[in-house]
Amino acid sequence: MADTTKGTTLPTGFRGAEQGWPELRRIPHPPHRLPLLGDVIGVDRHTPLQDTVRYARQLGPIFRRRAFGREFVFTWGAELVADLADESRFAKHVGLGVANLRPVAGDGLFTAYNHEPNWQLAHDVLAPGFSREAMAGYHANMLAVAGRLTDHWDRELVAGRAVDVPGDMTKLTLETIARTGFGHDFGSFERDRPHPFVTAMIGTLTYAQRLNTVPFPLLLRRAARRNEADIAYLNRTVDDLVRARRTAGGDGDGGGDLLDRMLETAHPKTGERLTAENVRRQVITFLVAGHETTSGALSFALHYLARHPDVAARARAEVDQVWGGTALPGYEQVAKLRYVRRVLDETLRLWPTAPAYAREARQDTVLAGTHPMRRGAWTLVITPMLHRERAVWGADAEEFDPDRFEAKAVRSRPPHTFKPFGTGARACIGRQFALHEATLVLGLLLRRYELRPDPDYRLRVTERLTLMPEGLRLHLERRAGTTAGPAAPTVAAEAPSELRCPVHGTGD
Ligand code: MNH
Repeated sequence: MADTTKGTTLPTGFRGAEQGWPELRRIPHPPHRLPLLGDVIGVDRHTPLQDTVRYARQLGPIFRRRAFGREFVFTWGAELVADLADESRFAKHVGLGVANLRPVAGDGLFTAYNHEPNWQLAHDVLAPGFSREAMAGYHANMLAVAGRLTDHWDRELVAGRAVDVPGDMTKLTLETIARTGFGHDFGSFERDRPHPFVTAMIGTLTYAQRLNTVPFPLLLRRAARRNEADIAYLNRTVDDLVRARRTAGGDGDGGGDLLDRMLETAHPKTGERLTAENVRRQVITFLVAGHETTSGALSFALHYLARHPDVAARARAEVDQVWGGTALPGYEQVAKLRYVRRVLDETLRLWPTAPAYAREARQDTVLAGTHPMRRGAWTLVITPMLHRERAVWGADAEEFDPDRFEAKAVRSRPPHTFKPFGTGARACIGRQFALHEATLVLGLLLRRYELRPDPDYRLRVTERLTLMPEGLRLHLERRAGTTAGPAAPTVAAEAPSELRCPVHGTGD
């Protein structure tokens, strides 16, 4: 797919910025440019985002970098990002990492071009799967999966072992999206090693990222073959899952889980349905987008909670107060954990786990009254920098402080300064899903354990398009006064009948 010689067959994401920015010269770039290679000095191809952040600190709110003959514009200043949020003049650009995922996810929701008819069709068909009613229906399954996590952590605790936070959060979030969305069980907690689906997914994400950082994809021949095999594995897994559902049959009215909606729901206005090939793309999209970023968010949050005992104590006190003795917190009780939610927001401020999104001009326009852009010109918004701009967040912007998300503080900030879920029509469809799941799980973990950091651990961040704290382990202690009795959520693992039906929901 990547013809580096002519540019004619390149996906739009591979086109540089030369064409679209008439006054590109006014945008700063790093000082030491190499002929041919461009701005690659000091660049580690494993950490493109963190390198870009370093450049951003040097070069300011908008800058450009040249790599392998192409020029890219990066943006993070609050005023510029706010202007880019104007949907009448700008739209999502499918470029770089997102474009590189096209062979995996095709015209699935995340990777679809704006003009592809399957975007609107799938969006309209699937959006009700993220309504309040639908979310309330997923709640019992989320609790059940969280019960498997606490069972596993209880065993590690008794054995005196530190827990593998990113590994376990990935098990949790994969099982959650698989079970709530597709009625599927990957059995992650019964495995010592990650499920091959996860290995294949990480392979394709890493490969998509590497395509951005090597001059000629030819250098990646071996990796490309590996990638083909990974994609084939993802397809096979998904095809099996879909076949099983088709055989078993859904509930017939398309009001069940995400897969039922994909297979059975016709568009409310046009009556159109998703094709079999598109369903495959959507299932992969949701299995990947639905767990990788949430896993990172939970992992970073646990890192900060372990490092900030005062914050953890406040969050724990809230859980005790709001949930009291309730063994199984109900759907409504999760949104009431306001402080826990602020911990998550603050975590996603510092480490937005999908750390960039691209915007393109829908017409010739001038960005923030300063930078002319031609129709189709695009820029990458670097959210970790947007979220650390001192003019907005203060001189202590690098510090972890959930109080920044108190309602009054939020109101005092300009709009469009917090964008962990992207912006506009193409913003994250799973935002409420992720926040509900993550708040619920943090609540359950805080209630049950004290988190002890490894004193030698220094935060290192791995990149595979998404961000993840590398090698994060925590020691657990059973919280005083909670040693008796079974893990509350374990009860839910038995799917007690008094819980609402997770698939059909009650709509109340
Ligand atoms: Mn999610 C789009 C971040 C959880 C499914 N998601 C996006 C975008 C960001 C994002 C940023 C926009 C990308 C772009 O503009 O190119 N998502 C997150 C984060 C979390 C997250 C930080 C967790 C934390 N996402 C989830 C979950 C699901 C999901 C959970 C599914 C259950 N996200 C999507 C889909 C899209 C998306 C699907 C594409 C939406 C569209 O373009 O219509």
